[in-house]
Amino acid sequence: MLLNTYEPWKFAFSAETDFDNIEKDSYGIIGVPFDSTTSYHSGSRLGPIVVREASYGFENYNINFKTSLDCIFYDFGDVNVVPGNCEATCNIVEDTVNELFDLGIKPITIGGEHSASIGVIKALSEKYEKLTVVHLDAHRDLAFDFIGEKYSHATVMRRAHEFGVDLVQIGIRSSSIEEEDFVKSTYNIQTFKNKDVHRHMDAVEYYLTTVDTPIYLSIDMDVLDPAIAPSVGNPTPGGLFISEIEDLIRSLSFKNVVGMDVVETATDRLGENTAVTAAKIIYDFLSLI
Ligand SMILES: [Mn+2]
Repeated sequence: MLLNTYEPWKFAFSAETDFDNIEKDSYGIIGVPFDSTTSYHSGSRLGPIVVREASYGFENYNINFKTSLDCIFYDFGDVNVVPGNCEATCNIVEDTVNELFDLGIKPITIGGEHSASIGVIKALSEKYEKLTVVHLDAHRDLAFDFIGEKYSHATVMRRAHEFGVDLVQIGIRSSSIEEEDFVKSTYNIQTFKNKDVHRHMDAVEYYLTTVDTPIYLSIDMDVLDPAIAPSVGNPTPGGLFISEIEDLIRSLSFKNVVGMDVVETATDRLGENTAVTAAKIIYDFLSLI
């Protein structure tokens, strides 16, 4: 009998997780199935499973980049989140990333709401003397608190900034006046709005080549246009196209990317465009390693 099946709880092409023989300096996927602070379209707690499932739609050969996905990477499964408690969940994610770091593993986090990034960035900001967070998002996520909550999908990059990282925000097209004032009051937040990407991609790519610190890449799926990725927590018209994301990923692949996340995929439907696109972004990144 020939059984032809796949393992939808693991990202396609991932290696067997033999903890005694982990390849150092590899990437490792973790899922954070958490969406308790979501304010609009809920469902990103299901992101990790639908994104993994969608990963089986791609070829080993990546024709866009003329590369094959042949790097060793792992899928460690989902962390145990605490539904309803964002701070506790962030702490668990932080502990997980610290453990992975001790194994020599660079995290690739599948969300879940964007708050998943807080724990990851906190852990990594303590490992590296300087860290630049390249943040692809429709929103700045720089609110000091969101309706009184300091740990929220809307405050992620404010917390990250407090950890001492530099920020490069790309694709921005929604922000509060308070967030704009905050950006003006700081020296280390670089902004490329959606139209800067559409019209001056060469300038964005050039800027990225000048970043000389380790980079953490955080991708909120709402950076894409809602026509491409509709199932996100806060869909915002006027977003980026697939080819623009490909160009940014390729530029970043030449840099020292010490971790990344792809968050806010909020759908319960297998094969939904947002899930497929999120899987493609991770697949593209791994193809370029
Ligand atoms: Mn966003």
